[in-house]
Amino acid sequence: MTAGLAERLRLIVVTDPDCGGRDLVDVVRAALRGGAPAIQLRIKDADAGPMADAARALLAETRRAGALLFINDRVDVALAVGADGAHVGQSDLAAADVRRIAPPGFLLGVSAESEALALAAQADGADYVGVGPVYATGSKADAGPPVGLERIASISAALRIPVVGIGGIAAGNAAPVIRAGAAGVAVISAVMRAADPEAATRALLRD
Ligand code: TZP
Ligand code: MG
Repeated sequence: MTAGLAERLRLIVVTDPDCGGRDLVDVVRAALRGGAPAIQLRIKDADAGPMADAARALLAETRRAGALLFINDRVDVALAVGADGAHVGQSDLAAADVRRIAPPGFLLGVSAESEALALAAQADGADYVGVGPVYATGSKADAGPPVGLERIASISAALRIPVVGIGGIAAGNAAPVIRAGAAGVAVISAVMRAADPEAATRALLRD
């Protein structure tokens, strides 16, 4: 496991345009005040231009806070704005292709819901894998059935890179994901739609 990275993946706050009618940058700022070590910009179906604008706005905040910024799906946007890394799914640019175009040190997360996909991602150069949905989630329409803590445990045991659990995680049910072997958890609604995103972030980090 890469020294240092696992700790910085203890909590990834993933953005959603539905953040309670608030400004996304304000919500991310609150999460960073709460201690979030990593943010992932996720705006499905956005054009690259507005996504790059949003990424630059978030990058100013994550840099100030000393946190990592990942861009979901769009490796081109991540590279263009100088984000720390990207997070890709199984139908996005393949990990091996990302490695062909990304500079050394560019961090790459890959969604992998099975052990075989996770091992392939690791072999192709992923720095971490996202595994989920751990629990039932209302935040991803095409999420499959919950994979459960057993899948987190088996994939974590099989890999040398960090595993991050995602899906239905909030303060109160994050600790079992870590105990199962994950380095961290990624959340959308638990922070994005929390009445107090700063407190929600703190609570997740205490869990
Ligand atoms: N991938 C698997 S589950 C999920 C994603 C993007 C949604 C997570 O959202 P929430 O609100 O934390 O369950
Ligand atoms: Mg994707």
